[in-house]
Amino acid sequence: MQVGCRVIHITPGNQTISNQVTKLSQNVKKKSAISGWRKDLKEVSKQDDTDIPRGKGNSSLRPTQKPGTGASRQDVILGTIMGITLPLSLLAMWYITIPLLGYCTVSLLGAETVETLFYVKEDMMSYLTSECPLWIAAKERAYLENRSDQEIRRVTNITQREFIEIVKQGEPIVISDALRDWESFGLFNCEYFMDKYPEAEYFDWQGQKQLTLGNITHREGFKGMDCASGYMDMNWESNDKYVKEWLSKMKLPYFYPEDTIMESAFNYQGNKSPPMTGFLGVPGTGVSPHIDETCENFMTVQLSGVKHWSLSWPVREGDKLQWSKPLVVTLYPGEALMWYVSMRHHTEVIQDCSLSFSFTLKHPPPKDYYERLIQDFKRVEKTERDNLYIDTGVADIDFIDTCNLFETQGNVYIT
Ligand SMILES: O=C(O)CCC(=O)C(=O)O
Repeated sequence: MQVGCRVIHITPGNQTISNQVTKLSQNVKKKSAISGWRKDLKEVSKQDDTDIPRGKGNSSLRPTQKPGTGASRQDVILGTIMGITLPLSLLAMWYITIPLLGYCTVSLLGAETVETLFYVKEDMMSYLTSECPLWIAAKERAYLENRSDQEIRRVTNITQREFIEIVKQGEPIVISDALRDWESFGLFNCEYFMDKYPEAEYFDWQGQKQLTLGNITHREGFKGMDCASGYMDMNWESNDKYVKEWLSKMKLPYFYPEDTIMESAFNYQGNKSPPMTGFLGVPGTGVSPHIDETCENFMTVQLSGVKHWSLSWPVREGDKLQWSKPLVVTLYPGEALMWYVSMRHHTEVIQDCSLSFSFTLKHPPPKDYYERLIQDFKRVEKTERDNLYIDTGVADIDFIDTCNLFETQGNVYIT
């Protein structure tokens, strides 16, 4: 026998079931009687369904709101009030409550403390959410975001004379075809170095230790090349033995006057470590803003990977010194970037594993820029300069006092 959707088999020995079926049939009849307004009676087999009280208070049967006819008058009024007051409250919270709370917090703790707390919070968030250890602090990130609209120029095919003039002004510049005749361009990259020179070493920033290139993919706590980033010092014995081979494939760029190369990597005789440093890093890593405490010109050459660079330098406003808004440039393989003494810089790899070398060179001197810088330093209290340098974490805040322009055999150098 089938009642509703349940099938019950009746056997003579099953009296209880038989009774239940009788009761269910009665229920069906009873429900059919009131089914004029309850067409949705479906589960007649549910025994306790008949016991549900169906009094006046049952909301689905309220006379003021027939099913399918929409909201009641009260609902419309309530909805209108909510529709007006909710956006108003949100606006008031955004423009009045939050600024007021901010103002009270700043008055109580002081603007500097609030700013520091904000940066600490940001650093903690980065620490918790980033897979690589934090390498650029929120405070420095904020400084970098406030960048200059000015562009760093890109040039190609420049003459030595043009190059000397650009450097004289202290203009940071990208020479896009700098490596056009370098054997290493197109050959040197991270994989090549790791395969061919597994015993060469780099200082792994994330792990804070020296590692052989052959072991980069076996760093504790990291998978493969994840977060790999560091520098190769040419003074280390492990690298010194390869320097000659590396340099044999990196020649003096075509725009450099050959007779002025003094104690540089490009006239390396093999007796002493050349003034150059290698940098290797995967996307998402880089070097936080800093200045190098030497006086020579800097040239980086990008052999593989793509990197963002920022550069800024001290500017004087009245009796105050501050860092100029950072100029940002993207450096592609085959390009070289020039920058100068006291320029604060940072890098971030944005594509492919980056391999680059930075060189220091004494010629040509950034004469106009350097002399203006020294003049500006003289016009302000020394603490202005100190604070600027302390800000970048330099070890010797007086390093610039040792810098000099000097002339020999008709050429001027900076050292
Ligand atoms: O190439 C880099 O990522 C960093 C270079 C740098 O900071 C330097 O040469 O001083």
